[in-house]
Amino acid sequence: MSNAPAAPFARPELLSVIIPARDEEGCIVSTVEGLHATLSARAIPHEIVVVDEGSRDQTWAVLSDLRTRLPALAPVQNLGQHGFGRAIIHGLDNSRGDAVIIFMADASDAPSDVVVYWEKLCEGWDCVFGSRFIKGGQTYDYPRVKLLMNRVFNFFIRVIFKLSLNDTTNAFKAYRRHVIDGCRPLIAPHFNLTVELPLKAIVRGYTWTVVPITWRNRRTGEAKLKIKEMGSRYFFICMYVWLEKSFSRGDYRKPARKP
Ligand SMILES: Nc1nc2c(ncn2[C@@H]2O[C@H](COP(=O)(O)OP(=O)(O)O)[C@@H](O)[C@H]2O)c(=O)[nH]1
Ligand SMILES: [Mg+2]
Repeated sequence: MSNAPAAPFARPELLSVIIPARDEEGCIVSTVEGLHATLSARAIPHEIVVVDEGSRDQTWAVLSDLRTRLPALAPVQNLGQHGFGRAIIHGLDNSRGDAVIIFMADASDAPSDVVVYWEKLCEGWDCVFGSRFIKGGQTYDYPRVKLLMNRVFNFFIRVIFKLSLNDTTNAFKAYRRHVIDGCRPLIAPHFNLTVELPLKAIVRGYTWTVVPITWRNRRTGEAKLKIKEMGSRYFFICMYVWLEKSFSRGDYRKPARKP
């Protein structure tokens, strides 16, 4: 955890939940409806920005239909180059909230954890990171090899960045908009964006806190993360941010608060 937020701070006014989706016709409707129901019940002002790109199934058609019934849904299509990171950047560029949460389409993240993230942002934190591997955190059905790779890579990140956070690689995290803007340009086109964002936010001096979260493996559709393809890309982006931390003399840190 970084230094606590300095008061006074403004509560965020609108939450944008960004959901990347490729070939998720089997689960996207229930994911969006479940999230919307939870956020509405807690009176959290929100929009849900689902970013479809390159889906070969009916994902875009079901989103277009759902939108007519659910005004908080703002689906967009990324017609440019594809990739998980590019989809999230497209969603960030096409959302309005002063707070953003990245959430998965396959219902692996819990809407109740989104509420906790929002409450922490309202306390004044710049970023809220979930961990599945601290007291109170849980995973269901995590594929064994993926879990092993995950723990090895997160350990590597902890060592080179001297971090207490032990679940950096999970995309499901919350940021105030000024953090996202302060981390630009975002350069990771694929799943490696999941580490570019939190590591840059930490290295650039934004405040962050950690809460326990629950994750469950998808029950429909196909997992898209291919560890073999991603290993060197994760390593690249880690070293990129590590070089910034070690040698840039703070040139990219967040601007100092005005007294
Ligand atoms: N728009 C878009 N979404 C993607 C892409 N790859 C994965 N996703 C979405 O990102 C989320 C995480 O992918 P998933 O397959 O569940 O990853 P895994 O569980 O780590 O294997 C899901 O919501 C996917 O639909 C992509 O290339 N473009
Ligand atoms: Mg998944």
